[in-house]
This record gives sequence, structure tokens and C-alpha cells, in this order.
Amino acid sequence: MKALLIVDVQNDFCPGGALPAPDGDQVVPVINRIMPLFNLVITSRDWHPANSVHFEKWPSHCVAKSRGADYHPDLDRSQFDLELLKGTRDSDDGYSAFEATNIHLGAFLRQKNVDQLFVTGLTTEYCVKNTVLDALDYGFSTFVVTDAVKGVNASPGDHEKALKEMEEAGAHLILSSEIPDDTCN
Ligand code: VGL
Ligand code: ZN
Repeated sequence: MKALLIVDVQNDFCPGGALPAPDGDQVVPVINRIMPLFNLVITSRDWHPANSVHFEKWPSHCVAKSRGADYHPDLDRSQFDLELLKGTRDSDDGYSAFEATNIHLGAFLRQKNVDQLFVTGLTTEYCVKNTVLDALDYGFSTFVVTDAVKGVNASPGDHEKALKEMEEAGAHLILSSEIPDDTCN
């Protein structure tokens, strides 16, 4: 069975937010369109305490319960099956959805017999990449939906470089239009 993972589509990673991917909001209509192709939809959110060593590296962002930590307002929440929270401690971890602290994602996916994981969201170089590399380590067949991920691009080309790293690690790069519809809904 296949599952969709939506990483950190939060206000702070979108234009106007604290740590924006310049085109971050553009993933929202793509993700809304593909959600019906999945029987299992999982989201993650960066969910930091107000004081965290994480903010020695980054501007303050996605503080738990703040507006910046909310999902982008246009993201369709009606099909979410599981919501993960990560980066919840005073530490610099939580880049990967597999580090969520409210549920063990790897064990959950195995229990649900997920073998193919389709990853979307923000941001390509950090949380998407770390999530995809962990998914590969867990042995999941892992797909990066390239028109549904966006990077911060602090240096031009960072997004493409991260896509290449994920592909070299064994991830499949696909377009949203190539995802099979086998849900029998
Ligand atoms: C992220 C930097 C710091 C991300 C989170 O979601 O990609 N990036 N915290
Ligand atoms: Zn963060």
C-alpha cells in the first residue's frame, strides 16, 4: 500500500513566513490534487519550543501553536489521517518526519503495511531531504514528488542539489501526474 507524506507545509516556510521557501505556497494546489490518490495521508509539522538551540542556527520559526506553525490556510486538511509533530524539544533534531515525537513513524508505516512512501512539502534541502533519506534507511520504496516540493535555495541550485542527493541515495523522482490511481475509491 502506498502513503502520502506531506512535510511541513506551514506558514513559516511559505512566502511571508519566518524561514520561507520562495515558492513554498505553490506546492499547496498540487498536494490538494493528489491527496485523493492515497488511502493514507500523513502530515508533519515543525513544532518548536520558543527557546531551542535549533534557533542558534535558524531564525525563530514554527513555534508550537503559533500562526507560523499552522498549516498553509489553503491546504485541504479533510483527508489527513495522521499528524506528526517534530523538533518539539530543545535540541537541533527534528529535521526528519521519522523523528516525530508523538508517534514512531517507521513502526506505524510498517504496521499499516505501507511499502511505497510518496514525499511532498517543504523544504527540499532540509526536512524533505532528511525524511527521504530516513525512509530509504527504513527500506521503504521512496518517491519524491518533484513538483510538490520547494526549497529555501539560500544558494541558487540547492533544491536541485538536494533532489540529486536523494536520487543517488535510491529515491525515485516523479511528477504528480505520474502517481498511479489504485485506491479503488
Ligand atoms: C526546516 C530548517 C529548520 C524544514 C525546519 O522544514 O525544512 N528547515 N527547520
Ligand atoms: Zn525547524
